[in-house]
Amino acid sequence: MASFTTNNKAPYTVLVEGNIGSGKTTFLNHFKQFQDVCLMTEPVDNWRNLNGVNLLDLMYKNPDMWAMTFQNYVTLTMLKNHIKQTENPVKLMERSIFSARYCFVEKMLSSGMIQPGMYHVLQEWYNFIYDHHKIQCDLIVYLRTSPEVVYERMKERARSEESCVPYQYLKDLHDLHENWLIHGHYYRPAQVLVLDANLDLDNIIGEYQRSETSILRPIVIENTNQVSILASPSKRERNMY
Ligand code: TTP
Repeated sequence: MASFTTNNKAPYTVLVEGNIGSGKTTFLNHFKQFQDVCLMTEPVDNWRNLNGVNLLDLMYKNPDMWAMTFQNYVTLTMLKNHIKQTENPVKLMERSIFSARYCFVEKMLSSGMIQPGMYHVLQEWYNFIYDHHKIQCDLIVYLRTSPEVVYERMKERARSEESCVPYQYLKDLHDLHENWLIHGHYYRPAQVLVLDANLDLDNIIGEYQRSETSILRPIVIENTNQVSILASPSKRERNMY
């Protein structure tokens, strides 16, 4: 297992973004081998079981009634992860309040799952959070996929709550991720490293490894008495936006 320490107390925070089924959890699992990386997986288990209530399921089955409550709870759980302290030099976090806001809430408004009044309340929350909390973000990793690929994956993994999600929903979410992370139509809190996440599990490790230099960049490697800093990634490696 690789071992790293750092002189810098503030964690270098990397947000992992991408469509439903793009492999965010798998990506985080790849970094388990680096013991000084704090991994913050998405609180989806909480969304599926809040004191016995499955909010994710309610949101998909009855969005008129539950989409607003669900997004409220997503925001709260995301904020908790954003502000969670760690002694580790690198914090790798699955999703963020940014994708909740710029992708999911936008999609819910445009498809009528939430009404303008609900949308504005959520916007007030996001603005309040931005104003009163330091949302650390030093890099965004975008696991870029095609909507066709993630649609097949979603059907294959068969999460029961998502059985009613049509292809068009993923296509629209894809376009929103592209508008935000590639075209910059919404606020990007850091540079975006784009990885090809269409690759299947057997071939994606190389793509994940391509991001290691960028993600572990601030970490000082202690190798016996010699201390060296990981080199900056080359332009080819970076594929930055
Ligand atoms: P994702 O956050 O995309 O997580 P995932 O488990 O699909 O990720 P991956 O396969 O890449 O590891 O979505 C989890 C579920 O929550 C999905 O059904 C979409 C839903 N969701 C919302 O409805 N609103 C939100 O703001 C977020 C973040 C997720």
